[in-house]
Amino acid sequence: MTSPTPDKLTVDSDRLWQSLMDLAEIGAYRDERTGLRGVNRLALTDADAAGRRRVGAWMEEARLSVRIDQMGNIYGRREGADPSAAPVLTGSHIDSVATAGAFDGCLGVLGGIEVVRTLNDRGITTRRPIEVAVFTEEEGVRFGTDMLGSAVAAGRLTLEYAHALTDRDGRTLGGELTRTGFDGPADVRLAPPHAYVECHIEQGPVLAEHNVPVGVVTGVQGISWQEITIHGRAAHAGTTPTRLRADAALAAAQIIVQLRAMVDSGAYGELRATVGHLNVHPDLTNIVPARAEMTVDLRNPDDTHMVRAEEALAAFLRDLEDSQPGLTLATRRMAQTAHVPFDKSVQKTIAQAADDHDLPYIPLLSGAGHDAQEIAAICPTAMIFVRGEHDGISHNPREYSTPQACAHGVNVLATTLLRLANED
Ligand code: HGY
Ligand code: MN
Ligand code: MN
Repeated sequence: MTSPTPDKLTVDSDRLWQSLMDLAEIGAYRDERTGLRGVNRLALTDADAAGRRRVGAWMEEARLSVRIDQMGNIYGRREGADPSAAPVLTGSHIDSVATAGAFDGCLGVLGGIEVVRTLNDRGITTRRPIEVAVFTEEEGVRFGTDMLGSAVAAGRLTLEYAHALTDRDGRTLGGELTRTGFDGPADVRLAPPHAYVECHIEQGPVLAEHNVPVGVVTGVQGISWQEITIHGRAAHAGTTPTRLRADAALAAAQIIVQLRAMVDSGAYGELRATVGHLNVHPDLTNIVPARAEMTVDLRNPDDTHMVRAEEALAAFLRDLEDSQPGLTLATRRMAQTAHVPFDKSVQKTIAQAADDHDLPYIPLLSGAGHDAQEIAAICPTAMIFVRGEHDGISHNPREYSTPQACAHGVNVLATTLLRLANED
């Protein structure tokens, strides 16, 4: 008599934590200023490739059949009783920003593998297959477009566009896939899964402020990335009168101040604006900068406010050109995604799982972008947030969540995946 399939799953939290700490050793560095250990695994660097090989080995140990697609996305598949049924997909990314912690993305990938390990330990067969995904270049900080692998898998961006993207040294993503051996044969377009659930550290202070361990994510706010190149005129810092200058650095500073004024005005809703990348040329003390390059990252939960903010910025750039004769500005679109609402029914399944694990939760919108916002275009999708410490700092070596908090989130993930994988 086969034992009835349980309806709730609890994972091995020590094994999950060990995987997180082991993966964090790959691409680890010591932050000189703070002495903290951070992680630097930019997409398709040798460190990322080493991390991918380690995760691939863990997938195989968990008896997943592993395939790699033309974008280097990795999928580990656990068969179900009905192999023809659309799989339940989970996962995230293991590429990181250059100053990362151990959790961003990795918790979703290693949490998915831990769920599989637990199903194996318990001898549970689900009706539907379960797949664990590792998406390529989620961060977008090397090749300039975020959620890249998942956006191509879901059909929003083309493989040709993605392969042709270059990093600051001119290396193409396609070339780096080949160099690292992750230019896989599997077709990049993902057949629509039954559902997708991603577990991710919150990367913000909201769960801690509400003193709850779990977040049921209702969607992701809009994202707009653009690069602005400002051309002025190099000139001697001592001999050139101000009236004769076309100062690219001054223009860059005016843009930064204007962005903050737009945010503070409240006229664009809950707009957030960040100039994360800025450099000037020739970058020497006694030369008026001839050129400035900067990136502008805008976030807004409301698409109408986002469009108005982008239009206001464009108008400001036009006026700025007129303000200093000899100044010209060029912009390049890097990424743009609208607010993405998540599926209500998957959110309900997550909430029910949290209840069944006696875990308080709140619904919240994601401030950060995630692969889930791309996969939401092809199947019912939602996310589970895990509480972070230190005000939820992320994209920083201080990013931290506790073994208990990670176990809470992955237990909710496990029970959610189990129930979805047994749905008709
Ligand atoms: O930028 C983001 O929101 C995400 O971390 N890629
Ligand atoms: Mn992430
Ligand atoms: Mn991130």
